[in-house]
Amino acid sequence: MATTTKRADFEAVFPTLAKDILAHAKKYNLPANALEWFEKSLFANTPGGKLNRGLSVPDTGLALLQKPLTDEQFEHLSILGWLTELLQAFFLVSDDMMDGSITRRGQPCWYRHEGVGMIAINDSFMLESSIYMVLKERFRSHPAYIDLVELFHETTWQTELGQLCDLITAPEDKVDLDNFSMEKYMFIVTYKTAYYSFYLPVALALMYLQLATPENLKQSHDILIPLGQYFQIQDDYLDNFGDPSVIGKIGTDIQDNKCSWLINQAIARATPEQRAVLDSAYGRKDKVQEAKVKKIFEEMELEKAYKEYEEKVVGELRAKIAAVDEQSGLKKEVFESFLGKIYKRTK
Ligand code: GPP
Ligand code: MG
Ligand code: MG
Ligand code: MG
Repeated sequence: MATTTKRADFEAVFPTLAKDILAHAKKYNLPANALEWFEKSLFANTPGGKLNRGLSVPDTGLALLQKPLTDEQFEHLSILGWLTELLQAFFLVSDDMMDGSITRRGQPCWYRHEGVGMIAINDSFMLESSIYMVLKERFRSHPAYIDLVELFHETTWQTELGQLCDLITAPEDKVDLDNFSMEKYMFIVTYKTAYYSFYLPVALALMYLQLATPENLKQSHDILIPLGQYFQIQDDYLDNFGDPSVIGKIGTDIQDNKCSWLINQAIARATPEQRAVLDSAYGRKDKVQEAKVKKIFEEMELEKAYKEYEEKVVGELRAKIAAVDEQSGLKKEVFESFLGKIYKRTK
């Protein structure tokens, strides 16, 4: 039995969905040039990523049912997958503006496209609104409709809480490394990444298949949140140690004064001399200062520290997955497939 969704099958669902979204916009007599703008934004920002989150929805469905999906189940779970990708598109378009990022998925960030600029704020809102339009059009008569709507709303709220802390812990004009702590860090990554990237796709599949119970949602949560924390720690590691041509984005965390995993590790290890360099060089919009911080990260062998952390956390996650109670309707495979996709990732 095929246990994963073919990327091409999943991708084939997007054009129809996009057509529906655009047809909906047309109903409001949106002028042709605005419709064209929205279409460009929709296609530039939604497909084209790794699709890990989107594919996870039909993949979770397959793992839960342990048999091939019907055509209808595949279509519906893929649509829900694309809605997670639309949510991600909304977050990334706005996050890149907030972080002042340069590239995303190997292309200039959307706000840096010719003629786009601050209009990207509204474009990100329209990507978000499209989620609820599709939910209403496709799932209004599904018994879990309101659960699906509430799940998207709550997940968005959780991500915004994390983003708020991420941003205010990284003021542009006032660098104070004493503001950082691993406790704050864990809050930030749990909320800004883990809920929408890991809990959301699994909860969507459980709800759509009408298999969700408070117990199996809680059990999923307790594995997927640590998995998501690990994923964001990887993102922070790759921000400095990854290859921009592979990850498709240029790291900005040091210059952006981010409370990242690496700087928290560096603070814990720093000699007074290294700490003085970090205090004067971290969070400055300056390549020379950034290079000083990078040099300290190298000296401290944070790459090695990260790899040790990765082995430790993956061991813990494997033990948690092995202890999953399949009587609750869950399947270990749901979580194994997530872990398999991200373990030792380079992009
Ligand atoms: C990833 O942080 C978090 C998000 C993309 C969520 C943004 C949330 C909003 C409410 C807008 P990141 O900045 O480290 O991601 P990247 O490295 O991909 O820019
Ligand atoms: Mg960012
Ligand atoms: Mg960010
Ligand atoms: Mg990052």
